[in-house]
Amino acid sequence: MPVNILGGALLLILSLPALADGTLDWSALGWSPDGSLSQSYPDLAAPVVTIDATVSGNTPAMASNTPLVSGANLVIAADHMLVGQSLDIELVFSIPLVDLQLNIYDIDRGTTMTWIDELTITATDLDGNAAFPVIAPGSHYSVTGTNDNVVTGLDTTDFTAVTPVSFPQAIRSVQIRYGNNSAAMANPAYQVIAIGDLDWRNEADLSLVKDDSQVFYTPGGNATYTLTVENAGPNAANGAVVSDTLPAGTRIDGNWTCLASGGASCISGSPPGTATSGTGNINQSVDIPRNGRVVFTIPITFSSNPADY
Ligand SMILES: [Ca+2]
Ligand SMILES: [Ca+2]
Repeated sequence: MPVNILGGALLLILSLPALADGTLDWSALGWSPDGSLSQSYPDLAAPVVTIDATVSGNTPAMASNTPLVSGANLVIAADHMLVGQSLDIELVFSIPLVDLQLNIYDIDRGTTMTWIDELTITATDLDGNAAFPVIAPGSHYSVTGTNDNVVTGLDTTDFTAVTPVSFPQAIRSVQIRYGNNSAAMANPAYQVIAIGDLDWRNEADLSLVKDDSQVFYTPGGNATYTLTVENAGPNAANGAVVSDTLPAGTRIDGNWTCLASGGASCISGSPPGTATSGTGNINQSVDIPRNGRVVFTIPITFSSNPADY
């Protein structure tokens, strides 16, 4: 007599070690020495991320020994000769960052348009394509541009103006181009902004697909299931545990096997491509990077006693 066993699905459980969220804390990490054009911040979170920061563009115009950390923020000042000149502050991440958020302070303008702070903020996504921030509206500045990524100071010398910036998608880098709005006077005066701490989440998107095309099974019979676990990223899932909870009336019959591809490993901590096999219930710790997968093949036997179901 065929028996429907929980819709034909093996119940398997995935668990992932908690991924710590990350922060780049300027006051804790500093920028050394003051005025240098690049900085690297390794080992910032688990999984480990390195952030490389560089400043390029019209760097001879940088003023007051900036970039430097003052208070909680990274401060950048400039005194450009021409309205069209600008600085590029670039932050590159060794792994994609999810839900990156930061505040930018002091986006303002001079009283007689002697300077007009203007920032164009762009990012690159997982595939290297342009991505754009969400810039919260505020009374101290305007947000314009085709991609709503240009921030222009409206108030005069408002040192406390806060501009919250966030990135809804996973990104690999951020570029902040800092110069003047074209309405600024020729030979703009000294101007300054401050960049607050960076905060982000670490996230892996694991999916589990069971081969459950069979719905009915014959007591006393056998079947083979496959179980595919994939990681859509953006971060690696290292030490994810795959464990089984078989429905009543079934048991694993013989060796199950695990095959890994796309840089994954069936044994956490082992080289990519490491396969394994075992007997009995599965309780396997695996490593799956973004776009990697592991596939378990599981032979099972159904009890010949219908009362077991
Ligand atoms: Ca100037
Ligand atoms: Ca300013």
